[in-house]
Amino acid sequence: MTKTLSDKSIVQILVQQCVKLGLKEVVISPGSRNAPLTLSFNVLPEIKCYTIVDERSAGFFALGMAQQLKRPVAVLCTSGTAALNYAPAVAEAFYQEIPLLVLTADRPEEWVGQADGQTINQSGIFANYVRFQRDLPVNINHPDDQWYIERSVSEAFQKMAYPVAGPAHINIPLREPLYGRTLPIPLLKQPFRNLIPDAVLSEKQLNELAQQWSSAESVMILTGVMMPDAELNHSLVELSKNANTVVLTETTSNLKGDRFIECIDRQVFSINAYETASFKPSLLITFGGQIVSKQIKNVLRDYPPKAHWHIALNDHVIDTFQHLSVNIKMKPHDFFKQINGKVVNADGRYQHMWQQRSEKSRKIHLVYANEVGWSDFKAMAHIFANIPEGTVLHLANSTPVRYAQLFQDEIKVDTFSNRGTSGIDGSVSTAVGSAMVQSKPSMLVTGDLSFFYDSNGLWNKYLKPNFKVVVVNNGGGGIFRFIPGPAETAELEEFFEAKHKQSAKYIAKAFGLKYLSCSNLEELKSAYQQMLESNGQATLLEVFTPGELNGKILRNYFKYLQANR
Ligand SMILES: Cc1ncc(C[n+]2csc(CCOP(=O)(O)OP(=O)(O)O)c2C)c(N)n1
Repeated sequence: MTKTLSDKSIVQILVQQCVKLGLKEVVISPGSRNAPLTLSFNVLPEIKCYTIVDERSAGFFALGMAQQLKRPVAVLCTSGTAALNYAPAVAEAFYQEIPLLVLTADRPEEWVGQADGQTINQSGIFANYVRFQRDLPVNINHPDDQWYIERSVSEAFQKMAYPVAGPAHINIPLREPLYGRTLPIPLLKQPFRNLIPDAVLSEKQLNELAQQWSSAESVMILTGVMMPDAELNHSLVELSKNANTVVLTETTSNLKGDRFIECIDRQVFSINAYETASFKPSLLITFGGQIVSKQIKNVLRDYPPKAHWHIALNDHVIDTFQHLSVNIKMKPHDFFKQINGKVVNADGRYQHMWQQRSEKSRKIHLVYANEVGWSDFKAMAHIFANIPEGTVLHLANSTPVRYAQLFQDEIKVDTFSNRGTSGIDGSVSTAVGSAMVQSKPSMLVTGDLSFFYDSNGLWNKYLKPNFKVVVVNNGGGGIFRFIPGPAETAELEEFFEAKHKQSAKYIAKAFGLKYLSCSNLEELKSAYQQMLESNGQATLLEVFTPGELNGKILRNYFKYLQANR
């Protein structure tokens, strides 16, 4: 039996076309102007609807779902500032290349600026952070209007996928009354299909690049944020057998290989100025999203390679190291698969040199980690060395994602972080959304300010019982006691660190999480084990560390690496 949908034909067309194009999940925030879409999506068997009041959190929740599902997830809200609250998640989805369909209900255009309630100019509000945007007509007066809407929705889905994934915004002006229902009008036709030719290098191009790579003295493959990809991982493992080639990875690259170099900052800090010239590559090959290590970015900008290839399909140029020489417009997966087996170098010394350094700095690291007192460093060492296999790990920005790099060789699980924009405003919501579509246990490791900023991420009914949050509470923005600059100012505590004495205890209780806490290593070991074993209820472990000491301990760590290299 055909379901009755909203009696607004533009809504009937929009929701039916979304279903045709494969939409399956919609995260709805309550409101009246969006009621026609809510009532329609909710009766469609193909669509699963979620409800989250806070639009900022809903945006990141949907982002976390789309990140794991690798397909568009929609968010839907009413008119006014509700729409503006999606902006942080939309920007993150844009730079992290995640398909997020943003549906904002709106007032008819003639009411904008007429002192009517919940009415703002919503047209193009995400212009800088979407791959497609469209304001739909308020009425269907002619079959061409229907064609226009059907085509617009198809274009939105096409642009959310190609050339790289990203968000799209459709703004839907609606007149009252809003709650009528009727049988829907049929769509005009099947949505058009986008046929993307496989991007392959010609034999000539392939041989030219393979020859350049094989004969290069030193080749560094530096990997940014990547979704797990077993075939890409296999190609890189094979290519890392070339003696002139090193593969540098981060936790968020989700790549593992016996010859891969991990814990980049550990290595970079153990390299002195005289050695840098020999450790820098003559050929740099990069792909993926953002790179967490500020150190490697500085080194490669100060000691530029002779050639830099960047592998990406983006339609804008990404020249992170200011020495781009070749922009290879391919998916990294396809490029490395095609060039694998064509590169041959058996007599290089470059990889061996990095391996030796990596082994040496690991030994120095372990001595420091063993001797250091209770601190963020000590706590993170225990947390990252004991993440159960199969866990999906989320890292909040600021120091958690940075400490994870120092302990990368202990972390054996898929790892995600909002490095698109490195904001502290959506890590909890993203992790909860990601966990929602995962059967595996999920763990978020976050700082206290990031947790409190997005504690609304727990304000929904979708907390999985195997969801775990570790809040490392150092009483403020601990990173500002480490990075050069703020730590030396009188404004540190109030205007940078935002020092506080808050605890996550009552937030955990308010949202139904089991609460555990600790403030030394012995307590951490037992509380952490309790958390890992509690799979019947979402659990929050708060780890209290000495705020004033952490910055010094982390600075001393890098000095220790340098002093003992
Ligand atoms: C939305 C947003 N606002 C401000 C910042 C600037 N910022 C970067 S790190 C940080 C402090 C984070 O503190 P916390 O989460 O406690 O982590 P810690 O530094 O203690 O590891 C701030 C405010 C940001 N990245 N994103």
